[in-house]
Amino acid sequence: MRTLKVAMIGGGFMGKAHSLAYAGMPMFFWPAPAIPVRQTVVDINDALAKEAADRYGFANYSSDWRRVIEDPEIDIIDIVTPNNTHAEIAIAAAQAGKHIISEKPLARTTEEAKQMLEAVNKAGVKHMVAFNYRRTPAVTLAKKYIEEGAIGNILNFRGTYLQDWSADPNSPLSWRFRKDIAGSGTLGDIATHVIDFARYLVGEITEVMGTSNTWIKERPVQSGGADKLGAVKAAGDVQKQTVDVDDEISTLVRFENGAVGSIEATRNAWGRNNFLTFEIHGDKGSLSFNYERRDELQVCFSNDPDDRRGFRTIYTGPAHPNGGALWPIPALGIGYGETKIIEAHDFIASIVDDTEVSPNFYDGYRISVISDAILESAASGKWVRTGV
Ligand code: NAI
Ligand code: SOE
Repeated sequence: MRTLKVAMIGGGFMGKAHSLAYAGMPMFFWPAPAIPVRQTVVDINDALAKEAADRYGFANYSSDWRRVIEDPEIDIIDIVTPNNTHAEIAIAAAQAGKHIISEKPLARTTEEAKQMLEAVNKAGVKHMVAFNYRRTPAVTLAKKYIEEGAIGNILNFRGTYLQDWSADPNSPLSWRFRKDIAGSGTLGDIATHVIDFARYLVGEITEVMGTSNTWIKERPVQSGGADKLGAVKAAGDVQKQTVDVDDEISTLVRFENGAVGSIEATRNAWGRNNFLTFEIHGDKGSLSFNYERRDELQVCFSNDPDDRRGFRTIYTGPAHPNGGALWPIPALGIGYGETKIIEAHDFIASIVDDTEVSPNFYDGYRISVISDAILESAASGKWVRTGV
């Protein structure tokens, strides 16, 4: 069976998720399109890189991503580092002829995203941006129902991404709160997942009318590089620095096909953990999804008899998208790992079959344009068009 050698840059939270996906993918998708080989992992120093290699099953490790990109043995560069590094690594990887999967958001700015898109197009390599939540089977099922016309013409999309890991002011100022590293706050970090849902399920967003807030103006400086995501709180008299990114955004949206809707995202919503949701209303029915109950898609169809019409729950399983590869009984439990395994499968299949995969760098670029429009609208108080 064909193999593809992966160099993964970054050994933090997403390093763990992507390694699991490479290891698990052939166990779920068999025969696999190709076997991903965990060849080399890179982190900022040898100690961290070696630890990542031992833990995540990579044959080699390095603290120099530039040298690894030049390695002729490597087929795929997997970028799982903070956002400030995505553009430089991806552009160099494209120039070296490697296929690239990058974590989201694609880049800190639209200019960086545009340069990344140009580089992969010029090199003719395969590219993907890791908005994995759309690969939750219930979300893919929603897409299937929409394409089949089961809910008719879409009128409205309501999407949220609510978390609380940084609601505590003592949750530290990690790289996710620094504009120079992250590019933006909640907007790039989590609202982009909802924008991806909106574009995937409804269509292109043409216009936004947004607001943005930073509730906690300064936070304790975090020691160490990898983000602990609020798991370690500062105590006592600690040094604090200003937060220069958004804590919360909300926006109205208009779609190319005439639908309207709203997107809200915050990391300050006590009690909400990974409350990534959508509700879509069409002229023949409605769909509703909450990632915290990710085996379930709520559906309501207008042609159900009057006396039994209402939301009912479909538990995803073998009859649904990727069901044959996953678990043999509905509701055994889809996890975050499975979304990454499906993502790894679809990316590797696109390389083997020479097809385009989505979401790719074009989608990442468009999401960046829409994100900029939200901030511009928040500053001006006016509707802002997104260039389509
Ligand atoms: P993290 O802070 O847990 O880990 C980042 C790792 O990259 C650390 O080990 C750090 O030492 C390393 N690193 C930093 N600069 C490097 C460099 N120049 N060369 C090599 N290694 C370097 O970060 P996390 O949470 O894994 O985030 C990484 C990316 O993944 C971000 O873009 C983030 O937005 C995205 N992400 C996506 C998620 C999703 O659901 N799709 C979930 C979490 C993060
Ligand atoms: C933190 O908000 C975070 O890890 C995001 O970076 C991810 O994209 C999201 O999926 C989970 O939460």
